[in-house]
Amino acid sequence: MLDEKIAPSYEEVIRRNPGEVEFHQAAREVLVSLGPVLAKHPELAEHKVIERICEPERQIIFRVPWQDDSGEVHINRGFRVEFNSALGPYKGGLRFHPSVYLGIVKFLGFEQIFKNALTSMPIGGGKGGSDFDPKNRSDDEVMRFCQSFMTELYRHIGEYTDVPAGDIGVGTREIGYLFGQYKRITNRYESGVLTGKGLEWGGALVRTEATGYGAVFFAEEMLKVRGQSLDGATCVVSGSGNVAIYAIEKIRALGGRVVSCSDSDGVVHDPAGIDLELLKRIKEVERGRVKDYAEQRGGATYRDGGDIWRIPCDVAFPCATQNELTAKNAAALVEGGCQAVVEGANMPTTPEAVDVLTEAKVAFGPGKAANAGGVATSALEMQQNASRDRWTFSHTEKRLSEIMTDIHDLCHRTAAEYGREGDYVAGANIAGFLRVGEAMVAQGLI
Ligand code: NDP
Ligand code: 2IT
Repeated sequence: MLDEKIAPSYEEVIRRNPGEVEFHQAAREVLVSLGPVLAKHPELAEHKVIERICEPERQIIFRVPWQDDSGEVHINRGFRVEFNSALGPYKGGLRFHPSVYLGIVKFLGFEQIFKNALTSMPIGGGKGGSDFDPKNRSDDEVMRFCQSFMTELYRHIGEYTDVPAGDIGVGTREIGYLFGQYKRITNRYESGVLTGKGLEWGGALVRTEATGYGAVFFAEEMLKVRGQSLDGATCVVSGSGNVAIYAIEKIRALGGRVVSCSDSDGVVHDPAGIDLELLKRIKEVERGRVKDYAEQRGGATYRDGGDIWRIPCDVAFPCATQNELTAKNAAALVEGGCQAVVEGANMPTTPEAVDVLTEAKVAFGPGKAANAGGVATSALEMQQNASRDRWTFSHTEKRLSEIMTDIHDLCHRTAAEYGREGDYVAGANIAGFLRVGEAMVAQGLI
């Protein structure tokens, strides 16, 4: 239930952003936690921090024209929502997926504000992307699209202004084309303008692995509180992209067994444990599908449109996309004996599913805390770029692991302070909001 002082702010979000259902959902999920915060911190209400935080500082929408390999012209729409700069330059990924529209970009940008605050790094919140579908496009087509996209975006971003990175459909290849075009237009080798760069040209070790690894470090901390661990645990990881692959890698390293992963076409079940080398080759080198994995891996089965959450597991990691885990899926997980759900993706679990899990006492790690390792390591990349330094893999991974433990402890401690022991959703929302809110008050009415 929304606090009666907060309900009007939520109604205003709906009124001002008609049809943007994912943004409404993300806003509501944060606002429901904040009633007790305003009671304890009346200055935040007085300065209208909630009303201000729900309104992006700036929203940019632009046309992205490009030509495919046959010479046909296509028009896509580009977005960058610069949500909040109280803690640092806007920071957050770019998503290229046909489902992208303003409501998706705003939900992601809004989440990013609190996530970035939880990392303790000096980064504000933003997000961008396009309804461009990179699937089945040649490298040349992707390059031409990225060049056209950056030809508008370049004027809005910069090391001290706004620092994009990857998200769904945007990896090192796309960041390369975007960086090249930024450099060409501005005549500046400004490494800190984008993160997720290639290792030979300003990228940081561990950034590729960071979101998946970080989610698993977070899961391990959550399990520790319950006297459990990933060692010997059976896990399912939805998706098979950047976050999923490196979650699988770290689960394995900590002694867990991942028996299933997926893509938007179907689900693979591999009771012996996913063969990571094969999965990486198919996904990262050949840009193939999990169906190809099942065809090449003895003992694995594949189902078109299958339901990954019906596969019994101890720990589930939704690592694909928003609202992929519904109340029905949550009930199936509970029935299969699941002990913890940890979000590698952004908002993959519906609010009704969170209720089902909470009711069944399944530990739940919300994305804005559990998947913050990616953006935290982006901030470490910015730090290395600013000092023209390069850290080792082990040093960077150690920093990531410390950051994830700190985020876990902050969420756990904050939940307890507000009488919500074990409620990581409340802990993450409150701790993130307090950091941003206090900075906003200190910086005056802007
Ligand atoms: P990728 O593009 O590398 O992989 C996305 C994966 O999710 C693919 O397996 C894709 O399948 C699947 N997927 C995407 N959309 C859908 C859909 N509508 N239905 C079913 N499956 C879908 O993206 P990432 O791994 O980078 O991102 C995954 C999630 O993690 C997103 O929610 C993202 O916002 C979040 N995230 C990413 C971070 C990062 O650093 N990359 C940081 C923090 C969060 P298919 O190939 O069939 O489309
Ligand atoms: O959702 C996210 O945190 C990301 N896609 C990563 C953002 C970043 O700037 O590294």
